[in-house]
Amino acid sequence: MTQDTHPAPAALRLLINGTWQEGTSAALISANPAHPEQTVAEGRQATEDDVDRAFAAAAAAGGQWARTPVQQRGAILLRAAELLEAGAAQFGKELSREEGKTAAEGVGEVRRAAQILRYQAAEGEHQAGEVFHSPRPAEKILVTRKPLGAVGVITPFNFPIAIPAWKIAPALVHGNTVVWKPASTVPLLAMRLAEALHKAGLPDGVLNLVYGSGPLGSAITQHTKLAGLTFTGSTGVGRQLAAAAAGRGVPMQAEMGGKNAALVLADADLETAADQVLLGAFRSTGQKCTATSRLIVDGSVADDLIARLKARLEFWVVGDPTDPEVHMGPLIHAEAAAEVRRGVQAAIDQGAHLIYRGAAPESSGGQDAFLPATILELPRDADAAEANSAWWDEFFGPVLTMRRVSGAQEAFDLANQGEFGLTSAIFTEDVGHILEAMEELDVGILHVNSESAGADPHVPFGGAKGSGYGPKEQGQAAKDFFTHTTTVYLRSGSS
Ligand code: UN1
Repeated sequence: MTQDTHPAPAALRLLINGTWQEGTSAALISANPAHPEQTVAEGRQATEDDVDRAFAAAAAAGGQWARTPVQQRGAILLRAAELLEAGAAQFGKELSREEGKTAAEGVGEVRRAAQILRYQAAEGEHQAGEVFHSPRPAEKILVTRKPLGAVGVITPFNFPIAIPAWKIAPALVHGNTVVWKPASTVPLLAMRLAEALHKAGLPDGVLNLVYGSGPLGSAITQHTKLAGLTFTGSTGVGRQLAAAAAGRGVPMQAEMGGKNAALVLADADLETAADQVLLGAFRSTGQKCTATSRLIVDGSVADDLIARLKARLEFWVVGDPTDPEVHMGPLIHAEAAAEVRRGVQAAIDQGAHLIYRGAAPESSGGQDAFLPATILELPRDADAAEANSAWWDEFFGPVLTMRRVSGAQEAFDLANQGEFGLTSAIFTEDVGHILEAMEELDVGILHVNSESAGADPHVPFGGAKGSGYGPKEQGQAAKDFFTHTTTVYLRSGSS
């Protein structure tokens, strides 16, 4: 495998009350998933005391920040976006080395974070509330918006800079302050975003960054100064946090798992479907909550589609993500890959048919973080298919599970099975089927003739059923979580 020269590990620092400082808890080492012996960044985790200081700083900074004109808040986001753009080549490479996605995806994600900051900077200038007529003379009714206060932000490893950007940017522009805990596997990219915002002129205490594992998340969730909590991660953890937040009356927004289907109907353009299913299932090594995980295909075109997918996968290179020839890097670490391997084997033991398994590097005898692209087919018999764990469980890896159906209605019914409802992709040229899909599919996002993943910064993002909880993210919708309204009945005292 080719790879870049290995730079010295970066030194991780917490950001509390505007000061970069070393953590004092357990060591934190971020390793390169393609070469785990290489340390990308190192430092120490935060203590619960650090979380406490972070909340004290966030709460103290809140009043002044909320009173800062929104144009000034936005200007800081714009400067941070410029810094990310200017450093995109370096940060993108660091992202690939820390998280494992390809060089193109790494740079693309840094640019996407910049784009999100720019969008949300402008979003602050949109209307701040509404005015209603009153049934009483000489009265108006206004609805104004205020920030929640000090919000907790807990982010996953798989989009180490874009997801934090799409939570932190609207939090800040709408006048909140932030205590942020990124996934422990990607602290360097978190530090890069915090550095950009800090250098751009964010006042002390407005953004605080702490690293640590689960208990630190609980310290955030249980903090008395916590005014709102936004989380992306697994459905299990999201529901625990939501229960804790609800128990304390703290508003919460959670983006959680997915088991997203691509529905390929009999009339689909199969070239488009094959291209898009490939990207949806295997880009970022399948580690997206929006990844295509189920392939529901009309029996009349199934063999043809599979042949086209296999033909494409023959050229799909798995390896070091910093190598520009590579299409798919490793999973986040070897344990994650081992879990996916076990899941695939369990599905085969339960009767799934392995219809494709590609090649992956064999650097450590199958014990490493690399996995090949894999396609499983479930039996045509519904009971047998639905007794198989591969139909229900989110692999969070490069595994596609296929079922054959006859007709659009069966495809819709199967796509709706299960606890998740994040996104679906439907491939058809028939407007009638597209309209039916809009009605029938219980998802937060529907793609027509494009892959199931992807999220533009200016439109709502989030899922139905067990995939989402609370208001949607991104676009104008983000304001619904990061502000609360006050209804003002307004009359003159002398009227
Ligand atoms: C995308 O599809 O580009 O964790 C974004 C995730 C999602 C983000 C997906 N919250 O994978």
